[in-house]
Amino acid sequence: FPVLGQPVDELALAEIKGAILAKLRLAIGKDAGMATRHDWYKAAALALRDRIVHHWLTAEKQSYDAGRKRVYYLSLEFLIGRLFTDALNNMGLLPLFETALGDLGVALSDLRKCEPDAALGNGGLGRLAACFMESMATLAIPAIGYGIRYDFGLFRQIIAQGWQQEYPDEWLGFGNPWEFQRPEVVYHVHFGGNIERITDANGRERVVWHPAETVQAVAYDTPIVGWRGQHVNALRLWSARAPDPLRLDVFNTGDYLGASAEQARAEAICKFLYPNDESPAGRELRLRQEYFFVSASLQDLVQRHLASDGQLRGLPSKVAVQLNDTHPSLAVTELMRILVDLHNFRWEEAWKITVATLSYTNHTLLPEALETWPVELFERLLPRHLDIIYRINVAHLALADARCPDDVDFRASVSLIDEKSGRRVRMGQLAFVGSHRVNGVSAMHSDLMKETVFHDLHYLYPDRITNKTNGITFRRWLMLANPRLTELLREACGEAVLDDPSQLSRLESRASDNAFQQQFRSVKHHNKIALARLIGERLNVRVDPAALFDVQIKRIHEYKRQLLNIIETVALYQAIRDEPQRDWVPRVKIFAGKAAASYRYAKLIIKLINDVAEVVNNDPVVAGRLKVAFLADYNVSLAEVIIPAADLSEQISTAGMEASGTGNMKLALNGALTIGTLDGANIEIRDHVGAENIAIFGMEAMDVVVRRKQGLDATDVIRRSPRLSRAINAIGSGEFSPDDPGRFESIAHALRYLDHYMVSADFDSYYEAQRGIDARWQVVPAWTRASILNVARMAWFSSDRTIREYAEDIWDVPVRGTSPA
Ligand code: DL6
Repeated sequence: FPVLGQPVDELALAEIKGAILAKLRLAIGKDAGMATRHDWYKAAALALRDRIVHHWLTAEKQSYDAGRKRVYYLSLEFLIGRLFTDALNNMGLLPLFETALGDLGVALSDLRKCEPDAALGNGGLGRLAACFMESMATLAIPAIGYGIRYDFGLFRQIIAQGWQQEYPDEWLGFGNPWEFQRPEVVYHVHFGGNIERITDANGRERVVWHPAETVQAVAYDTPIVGWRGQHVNALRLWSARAPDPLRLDVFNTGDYLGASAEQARAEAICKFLYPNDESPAGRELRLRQEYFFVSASLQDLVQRHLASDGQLRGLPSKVAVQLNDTHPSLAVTELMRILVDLHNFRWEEAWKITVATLSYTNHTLLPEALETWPVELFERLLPRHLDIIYRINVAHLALADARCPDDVDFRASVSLIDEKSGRRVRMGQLAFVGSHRVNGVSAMHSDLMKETVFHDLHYLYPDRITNKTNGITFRRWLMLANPRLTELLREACGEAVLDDPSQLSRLESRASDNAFQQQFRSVKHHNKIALARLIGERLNVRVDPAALFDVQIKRIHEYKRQLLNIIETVALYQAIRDEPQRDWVPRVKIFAGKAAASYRYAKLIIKLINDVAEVVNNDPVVAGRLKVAFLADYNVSLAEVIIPAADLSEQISTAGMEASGTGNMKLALNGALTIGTLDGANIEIRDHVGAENIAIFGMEAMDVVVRRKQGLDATDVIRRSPRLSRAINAIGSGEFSPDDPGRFESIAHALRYLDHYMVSADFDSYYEAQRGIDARWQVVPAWTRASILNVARMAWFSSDRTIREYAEDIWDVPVRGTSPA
């Protein structure tokens, strides 16, 4: 399997060059003399796509011929990033294309930058879906990912005078060479209207839905290549359009806008990715998005199944549908509607099929993120589905009554309808009841699901909740993001490490080896030089690659506690200024992340980070000891530069609030030590890398619950901590915002009296842990050893392992069985 730097086959090289030139001429309509870099990128991508398609069609045919069970992964988000080098690497064509393009006078590294990030997701949930797609292809599981082809992905973030500004992400502006439009694959999705109950000739009551509106869903397929290119799956994204693109009768009256109104209303469905932490999420458009993609996807998979099997009775033996969070929960009602209304199944049989086919992944315990919809809206938009929900609820509540007779609280808590805060449909409950398996995404999160949000449902269905700790694809997050480390690992662990991450454990014996440590440090240093250059170019801030690179990259959210990090930065800044002559460990605090456009407090935190950066970076007293860098527009590609260069990984969420995290895994795999709370997958990372190779601090989830019950006032804590008190005073009094001294008063107030996220309460423990990190950093061999051991012990966090577990415990599909992680 060829890798970069190895000689390439001359014949194959000539063929690739010819293919790229042919694409340039015949598909782009240009010759080499007039082609722009973007044209070259497109030509190369199309030449590569041709090679993928052969594998794709073969894989598809083989799996249908063999009658294999298929997985359908329903997700409103797929944060895939760039595909070019990902696909090249998995196809084993990276060196060949690099040489071919070089011979043609263009650098592959330049072309790579022409590809926009496909940012069809908000953060961890969407990126997980992308990793899962790659792992399913790697493990040769026949699968389709279903989602929406948003015209605009997650907003582009610009930092202006320290404030976040949002701009549309026009990722399709130059076309998309990866996708195949399927104009023949069109489904009708209905909304509104009313339902009618009739009795058919056999005396059975039937419900007929008379919808008021129809939207068409058109398929676009993107091939997803597995490692070593043997298996390729499709990501099928739906685009919306009106059945009648232009009302000619209206146009002819002179009402040109009105003539396109239906089209505009339909297209709004796929216009843009909804921010997950937008609050309140009560937007009708969002519910329309959810039903649109669920309906199109289920119609598609049912039609595929019927084409190969001829009947729907055996659906669960050939089809597994995974619901990624509650966004596709309507699949429960839509599958029931298809089976009962369109295929004449009896209710009870349809229900058995539905539950056996569907399973649901929960990604958060945050109450504001657990979706509910007003019954009134449901009734207006999806009357038949509300009717189905009511009927499911009757049987479900009968079960609840049988289990806990006369317990009205229990009944109310498990009901699909929340009667307390206006009548609302609970999507989490719906997905839970309609699935045979419900999983959390880390051991702790799955346990907390049983104890908190789904406590009563777990009592009613005790075998349903299972854990599937998240994972990441090592192809992207190690091989592509960190080619130098990969090279070193191949030398140290053998070629097999590319297929079998458990080979990473062979590093253990080298962890204290002086020569190996030097090589390992040199790789990290090289990656840090690249990041330092980027920081210099983008922010005009000079950072020393020899300093400790301390990294917090993720969505900006109060529970993720960027605030704790920046207060510690302020405290450290003050301490350095007090004793500038001391032997301080040079640090660069690196932040990146987006705040939801409507989340004002999170946007204020971004401003605070940038205001602190402005003061610290320009203070000659601390120069060389402390720098702060907020890198704008965090996305997958930026993560690929930051992660390999990180020394310290900040995973400091309030305990009990981060479901899992996956950035924590990427950073540890690339040799960063974690400073973190006992939250989400941090706990499993500690168990794997060893408690001595991670810095854990702060309150545990139970402590947080107890403290919150006692109240949120933190004045006592602050009184006992002069360091914290001083840092809060500096922030609150405008030391970092002289142009507007009151700017951060609200933050100071919250830290003192409304410490819901335990920032003040955890501060001292965090500050101490950071000083412990300083001390460890100064003992270079011990730090390097811990860093190597992090890499050596992360194999279990491969998404191949996670997908294998889904395949065995939830989907019941066989897996290509070569790489035991
Ligand atoms: O499971 C993927 C990812 C987890 O790693 C994160 O811990 C979790 O916050 C995220 N969940 C969401 C759901 N919405 N919210 N909030 O994005 O899922």
